[in-house]
Amino acid sequence: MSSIETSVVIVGAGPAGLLLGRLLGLAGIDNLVLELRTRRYIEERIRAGLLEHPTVELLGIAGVDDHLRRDGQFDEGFELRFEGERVWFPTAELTGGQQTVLYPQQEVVKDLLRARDTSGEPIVFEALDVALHNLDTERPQVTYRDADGAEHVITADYVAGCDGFHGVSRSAVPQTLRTEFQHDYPFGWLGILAEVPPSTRELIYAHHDHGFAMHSRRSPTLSRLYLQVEPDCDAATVPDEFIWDELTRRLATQDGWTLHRGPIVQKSVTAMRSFVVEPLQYKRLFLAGDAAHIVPPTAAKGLNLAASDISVLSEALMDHYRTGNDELLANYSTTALRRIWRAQEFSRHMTALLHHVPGQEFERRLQRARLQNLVISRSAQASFSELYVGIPFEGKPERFL
Ligand code: FAS
Ligand code: PHB
Repeated sequence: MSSIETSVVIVGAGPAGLLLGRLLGLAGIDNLVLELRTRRYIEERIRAGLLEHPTVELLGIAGVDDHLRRDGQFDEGFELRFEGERVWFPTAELTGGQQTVLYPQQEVVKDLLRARDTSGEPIVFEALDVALHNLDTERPQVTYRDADGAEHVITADYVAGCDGFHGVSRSAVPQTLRTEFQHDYPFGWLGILAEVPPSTRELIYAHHDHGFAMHSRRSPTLSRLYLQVEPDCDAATVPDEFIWDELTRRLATQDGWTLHRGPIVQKSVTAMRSFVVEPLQYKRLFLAGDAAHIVPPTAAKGLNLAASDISVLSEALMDHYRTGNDELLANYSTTALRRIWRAQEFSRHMTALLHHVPGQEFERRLQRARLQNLVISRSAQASFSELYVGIPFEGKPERFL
């Protein structure tokens, strides 16, 4: 078994793990990333698309925003549709100019991987049977088996559990010490990627009796759209024609707007759940991103919450290594959870506002009333917009860079 020493071992090479590794590397803190999958798999995995304003700022601090600023689509707001109405939400104007950016998550991952290539910091792909040990000592260890079957042990000061909802890190926190909060929704999202120019300049969110629909974008020739479906829907059994017909119905307006159709090149169903584990740390282990929480994708907070956690964790680790002050590390969980729960609440609110559950007629009328409030009240729009573009991150790693 080969033995490796480092300061921070990061489990998982998604946005959370790669962004943490990048920021620590910029601060001169050595770290090693362990990833279960191949590089190609994680570079091609289609997921999130919308970046909050603070996430864009943090990617700039990490020095990985060149492609984002070149190819990202900076939005001034979004359109809300219900009962045939089209209502423009000027989120940038209502938040002092804070734009959101459509830039695919897999491009963020590629940008971070390229930066790691350049820095030469170690990353192991196809790391199998990752296991965490001795977390309650000053030198915790992580073992894994490489693609050739050889065993390895990494000894570090700290372990960052960034291995997503199905990773191994969360369960390394003793069950008696962790509390899990979960809410499951009675619907899912069927997401499609279509080779057709977007039919809209800005994002469209639609509330309809048949269910929620959304029109997003990926490039001038690629559209990303979502449909509310049954939670157990199998995407492979849903005909493309039905998808386009339903999207056309749910996005329809009274002014003749038309939805352009094209070949669907990718479709998948995402289950909808809200999940948080408390606390986010155990001795020398710190959880971040989907390893710690899951939000319904409605408000596009998943990837952005991962970045928010990393802003706090990276600053705390930098403070430890630069000044010896461990107060931020000791308070990581409390600090990160403040923003996590605010994002959880907004994601739940936006999901409940826009998704229709058949038979819940009283709730449907409340939804319509809430939508009307949002249309009528400028202050309600401003409050909604603050949460939509992203409340400020709590961490300030830039003070060490
Ligand atoms: P990730 O899951 O991205 O990364 C974890 C990494 O750890 C993965 O690369 C995994 O292979 C690796 N790993 C797992 N187990 C391991 C182990 N034992 N050892 C080593 N490595 C291990 N969010 C939005 O904001 N908007 C969206 O539209 C949206 N759509 C989504 C669609 C789908 C299908 C899914 C699953 C998620 C979606 N999300 C969306 C949420 C998503 O973007 C996450 O919030 C984001 O990827 C979180 O990043 P990480 O915390 O890095 O976790
Ligand atoms: C996306 O483009 O994937 C996206 C955008 C906004 C959302 C959710 C998903 O609220």
